[in-house]
Amino acid sequence: MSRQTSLTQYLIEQQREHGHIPQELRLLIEVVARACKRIAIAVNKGALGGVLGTAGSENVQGEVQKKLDIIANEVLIEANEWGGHLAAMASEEMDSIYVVPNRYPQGEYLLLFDPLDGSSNIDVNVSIGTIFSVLRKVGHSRGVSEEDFLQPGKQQAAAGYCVYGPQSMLVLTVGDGVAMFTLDRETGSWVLTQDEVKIPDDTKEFAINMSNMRHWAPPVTRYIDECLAGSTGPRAKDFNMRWVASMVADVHRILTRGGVFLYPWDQREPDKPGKLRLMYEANPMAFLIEQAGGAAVNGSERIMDLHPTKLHERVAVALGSKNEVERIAAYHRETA
Ligand code: P6P
Repeated sequence: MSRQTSLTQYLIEQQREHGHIPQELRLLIEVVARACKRIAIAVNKGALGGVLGTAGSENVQGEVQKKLDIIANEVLIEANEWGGHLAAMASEEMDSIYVVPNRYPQGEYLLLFDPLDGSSNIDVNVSIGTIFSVLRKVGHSRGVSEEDFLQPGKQQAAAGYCVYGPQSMLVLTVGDGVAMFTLDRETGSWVLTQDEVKIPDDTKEFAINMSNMRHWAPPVTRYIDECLAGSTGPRAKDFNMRWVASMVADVHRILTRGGVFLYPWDQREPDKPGKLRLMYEANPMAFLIEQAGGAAVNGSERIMDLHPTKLHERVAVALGSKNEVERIAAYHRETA
């Protein structure tokens, strides 16, 4: 059997070679990875575990919560609150931040997560995932507030996701490239299966929910029309389309073979900049995409430069193969 590199070994070697993964951050990532393993087991049980269906409640976004949304959230909170690596956590499923209880030591990191993204796919057995982002707590007093979380994405110390699909895979960056780990269910280990992930600069594959076409702004309509025109249009090449309606699955495909993903502003909710959340969906995914050589914008601006004003604020997203994202940004700037 070929020699396998575990997540722990990868992180220790990164720490040794590059020095910028402090012990506390390494330990935090390992705790999150263990929590994702538990979520993977619960997801994999499906109906056999009594975890399908709705929980009869709504989250802060006003979305119906699935039982697995709540289970995943609880697993992440319980796994991370006692270790001493964190000061507080924020989740798509919780209105306000969760400050580490006084009975536990407080650490210097802040953890944000969407515990189960794409949960509308749970009951139809389509890939879903957990998205997480790690920030450093500014200041060293024990107090921590929502304002401590409101940092631009470029301040992230680490980011990643776990996709629960045909394989369960953990995809991670600590600011020195992107690595992919596959869950070995026999040993319970995350095994390094791809290092130095790179997204091709060009692509022939776009991902967008086409049913919203009549609601888009002109730059998005122009870009997608050109993709649809294919070899008969200005792009002079044919495109393919994918839409999983699970951001983790769409982003994983792009990290694996290139592509471009869009969830743009649309006029259905004109007062909202977009559907996806900046702090625990767009920022971590943007970090991963940029670390793999791609780009991520809200239209005309780099997502990781945006200064958040609210914990659950939304943002428009276009991310993936660099040359496609730069074309989308150019179309937005032309109409600004
Ligand atoms: P729509 C899942 O609910 C999610 O937040 C993302 O994972 C996904 O990309 C998007 O919404 C799908 O939205 O409008 O196509 O159902």
